[in-house]
Amino acid sequence: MPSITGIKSRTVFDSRGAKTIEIDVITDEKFSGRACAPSGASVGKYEAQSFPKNSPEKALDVLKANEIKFIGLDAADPKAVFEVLRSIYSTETYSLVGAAVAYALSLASVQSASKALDTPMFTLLKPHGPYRFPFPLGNILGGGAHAGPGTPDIQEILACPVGVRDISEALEMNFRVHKEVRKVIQANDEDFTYGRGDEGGWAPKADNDQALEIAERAVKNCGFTLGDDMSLGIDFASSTLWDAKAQVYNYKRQQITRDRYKQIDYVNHLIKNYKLIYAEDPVNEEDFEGAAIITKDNKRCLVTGDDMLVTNVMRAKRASEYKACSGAILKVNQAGSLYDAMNFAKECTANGIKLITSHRSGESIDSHLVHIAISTDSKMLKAGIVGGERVAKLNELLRLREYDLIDGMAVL
Ligand code: 2PG
Ligand code: MG
Repeated sequence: MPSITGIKSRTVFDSRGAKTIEIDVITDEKFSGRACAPSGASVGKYEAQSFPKNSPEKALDVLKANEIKFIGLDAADPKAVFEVLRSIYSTETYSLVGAAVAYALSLASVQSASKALDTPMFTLLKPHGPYRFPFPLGNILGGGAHAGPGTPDIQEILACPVGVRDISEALEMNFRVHKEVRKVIQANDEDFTYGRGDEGGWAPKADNDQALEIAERAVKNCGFTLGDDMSLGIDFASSTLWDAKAQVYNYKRQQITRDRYKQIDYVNHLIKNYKLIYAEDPVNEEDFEGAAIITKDNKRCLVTGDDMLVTNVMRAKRASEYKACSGAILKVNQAGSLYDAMNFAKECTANGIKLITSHRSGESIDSHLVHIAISTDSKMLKAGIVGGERVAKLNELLRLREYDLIDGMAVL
């Protein structure tokens, strides 16, 4: 058993330049695992809080005062780490220490164990195959909370090379489409500055419909057949559009409002018109019934809950009751520790909800995400396309090919 013998922690910065925390866990006195907590810009109402009193320093003070309790634990066992975290910090949402510590400590532990046992992290989280590569789902164009004025209200338009059977080819196809999107934007707007949002998707002056037309054109210009070789997806992040008081979705930049029924119609129209394979948070986080209508009407599209489910087992149960989602975003830091997220994955899988493991808009160059995606049988890995912190994950997919353990692409 690889036993935890030391913990080091510090504040560092994420890809947005925001302060966060990083933790090293040392196993058997020499094997070091490291994880840095990511952060979101469009944060679900029910997510665990990253830091107590919004202070990374405070989180580290609490950790340091309790470090000794982790010494001697089996680093390969996320449940052991979870139990100590919970016994110290008692609340379900880790409000006393923050989800960032729960995230970084639990991931750094498994990484140190993987070094001690000389086996890739995903094999510790799922000891037996089959293992498959998730399809890369990458942000090509966006706006919302990830970009500034003039950009679309919709947060992300995503590319997913659904027709491909090889991970390297899949990544190349996403890079090609991303590059082509810039050319299409430029052809329509010679003043385009090559501006990009937080995750590397282009951030043009365009409304939502123009943005989707640009994405569709780029796919076709690359010679791909939409919905066949290459599909599009959307993260509506519609809780950020929802005005609860007025009971409307407020597309402020386009100066349009839609009530609940118009929103559902609009989403259905976009799914059909653009043959979307993926529609994330198409309605606000409270509207399980609305999501169920969209899910029922669009069997070939993964109607996915992010802010709606917040990687929380109870919310996954609720989604199953309502048949609200066919897909679920898995973000460890929404839940707290890795063990919480693995339980969420089990609940979703047991109920036929397909998993999409996801990055956050504020990221580090860590690549644990890939191992989580493979070990949870995620169908897709939502990790962006360009930018060092995004490519770090994609390159890890390529490295894992060398183990010969992974048997092709996921079955969508
Ligand atoms: C999302 C994520 C990642 P954020 O909404 O799905 O794309 O964004 O990390 O800002 O919540
Ligand atoms: Mg989202």
